[in-house]
Amino acid sequence: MKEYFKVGKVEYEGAKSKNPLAFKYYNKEEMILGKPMKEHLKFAMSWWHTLCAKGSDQFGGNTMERTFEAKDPMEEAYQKVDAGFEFMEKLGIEYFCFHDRDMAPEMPTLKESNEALDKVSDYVLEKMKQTNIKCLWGTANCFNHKRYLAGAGTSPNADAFAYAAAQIKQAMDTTKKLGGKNYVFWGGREGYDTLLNTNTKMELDHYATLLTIARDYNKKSGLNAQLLIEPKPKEPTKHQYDFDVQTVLGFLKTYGLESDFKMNIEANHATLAIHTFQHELNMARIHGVLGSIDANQGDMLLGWDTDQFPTNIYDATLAMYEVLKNGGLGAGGLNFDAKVRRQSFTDEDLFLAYIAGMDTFAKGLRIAAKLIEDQVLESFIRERYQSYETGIGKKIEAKEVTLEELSDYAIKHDQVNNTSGRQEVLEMLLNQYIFE
Ligand code: XUL
Ligand code: CO
Repeated sequence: MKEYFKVGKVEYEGAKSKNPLAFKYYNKEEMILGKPMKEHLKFAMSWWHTLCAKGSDQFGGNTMERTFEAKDPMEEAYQKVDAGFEFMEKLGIEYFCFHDRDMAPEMPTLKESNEALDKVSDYVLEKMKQTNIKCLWGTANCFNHKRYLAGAGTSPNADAFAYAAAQIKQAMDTTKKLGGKNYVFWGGREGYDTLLNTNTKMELDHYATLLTIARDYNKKSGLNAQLLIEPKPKEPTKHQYDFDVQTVLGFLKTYGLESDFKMNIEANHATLAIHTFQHELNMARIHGVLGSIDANQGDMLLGWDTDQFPTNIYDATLAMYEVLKNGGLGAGGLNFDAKVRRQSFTDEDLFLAYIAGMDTFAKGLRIAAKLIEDQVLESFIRERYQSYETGIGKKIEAKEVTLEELSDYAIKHDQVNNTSGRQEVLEMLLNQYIFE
């Protein structure tokens, strides 16, 4: 079998190692809070960014040097399978995520595209059987092709809607074949640019219809995956309907879909919505819909989805804090929806980027576990809300109050004494845990 990457197996060498091609913090079998690290951190390779991204941007063409390219798109698809499995095995990554169109090419007809995906995914399945590698989630790319220029489920063109449904059916069948435990819906072009040409009510109703029939097919087909919606506020359209966790929750409740979907939270999408990554994770967690994570980060000085590898230790720590408070991600994991920079065009850069991301989350997990063990934030927060444990607070908490009663109470107790929120000392403590 041809070897596509010069880099060898990446090992854990510990925090003192100066070897860039070694893990400093990710020690997969090490136990953290009673579970091996690799179970807390079910890392996944994104098929699209890792095997398909070629480095082009609005101003220039491809830059990536890849040994698995070929003239024939089907030959390239098979080579990508080999290269992808070699890459995951060398990094010790046990999961992958894919779109239909990054696993196999789009062909002249839909029937041929379906056949191409059947063939390549058969080969993926063979490789899965020879290794320990599993499918975390599948999805359909209903946004690249020009037929989707005005959206898929929200397109004004019913034929585009039907085509999207066909792609989703095929992608769900493929996910089932590969044993995927989750299926993702990112809203692609489900949004609009101007109200001068848009019937938003029809579009939202149609989008809900698409999700409803996909939900039904998930059961009917026996896929039974955890269905996930991935919120994103803008890009490619100006107003994406799945803006953020709270918006998606409102949408799901409007259409009676709230018990069928959880969410896949992406860091860069959170910051595009002017939220922190932790905010989105927290909103998903407290509503019981935190399903999986797209691990990446944006550049705060650039206003678009840069999909960089996550290296910010504060964000990773607070993300893992939310994951631990959630009791883990269940069937979900951490998919590196991240791409190397255009100037990082060598094969080695791909490895280095994944190592940086995996180590950042591993370190974040270690710190978050310690924070929780020591109940640092919990005990402070508990004390901060103490007024709801007795007296009038206890009645409010139990929803056993009326406006009249509270008015009588407040007239008698109109000197409200607050306590300090202590943000600075908590930030100092967090720093201490990170620096330790
Ligand atoms: C786009 C994005 C997608 C989804 C899957 O911003 O994040 O790659 O994760 O379609
Ligand atoms: Co994503």
